Amino acid sequence: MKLYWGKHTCAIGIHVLLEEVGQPFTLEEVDVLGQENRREPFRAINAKMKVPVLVRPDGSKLTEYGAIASWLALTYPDKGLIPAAVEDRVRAQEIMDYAVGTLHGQAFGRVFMPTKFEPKDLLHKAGLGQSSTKAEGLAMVKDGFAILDQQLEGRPYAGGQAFSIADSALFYCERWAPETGVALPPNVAAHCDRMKARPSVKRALEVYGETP
Ligand SMILES: N[C@@H](CCC(=O)N[C@@H](CS)C(=O)NCC(=O)O)C(=O)O
Repeated sequence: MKLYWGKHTCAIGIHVLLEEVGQPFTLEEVDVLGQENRREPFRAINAKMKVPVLVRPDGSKLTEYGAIASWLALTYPDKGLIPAAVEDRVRAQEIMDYAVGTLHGQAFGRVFMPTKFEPKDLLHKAGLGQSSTKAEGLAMVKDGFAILDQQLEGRPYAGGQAFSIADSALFYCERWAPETGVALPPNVAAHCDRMKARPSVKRALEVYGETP
């Protein structure tokens, strides 16, 4: 398998899952900050111009965090990456969908790329829009983590007692928090520490040039 990834991106969560799965894989770095993802040859690899992209053993490509994470969990079921009990499974799914769709897509998106959320009109060109979008994003990040903090009460992982694909999604969001200045609330901070203690996360962070 091959993972297209970029520094500072959500692809680290898929990297963590690949480490958890333990199957051989290679990494291909895309300079997302330098917008390499918007140029050929990457555009031909993923027309959405985003990482992560996973090339599977049959050569087919898969995009979208939730789809890749679910495919890994379903293809290697012995790793138990989706909780077995229905309630644990849907609680984990609830957290993963919120992390990927709302916290990442809406909240951190506004913080890191505010211009994407602003009208390309005269007000924006005059530089009058950006600060409010970013401030709105920061408030959404804070509120989002507060919601997740309640959901994690009494459960070490998103799906209950055991690690699952949802934890990888929550972790990549947690990793972005320090640079926004948003402090993680207690249960989320404890979850982040728990993740950093996992060998899979340590190995992924090494590739990203970070220490846990
Ligand atoms: N919906 C996609 C979102 C992926 C995504 O937003 N990737 C970011 C990095 S975290 C990216 O590649 N951004 C590049 C860009 O928008 O130019 C998923 O769930 O995989």
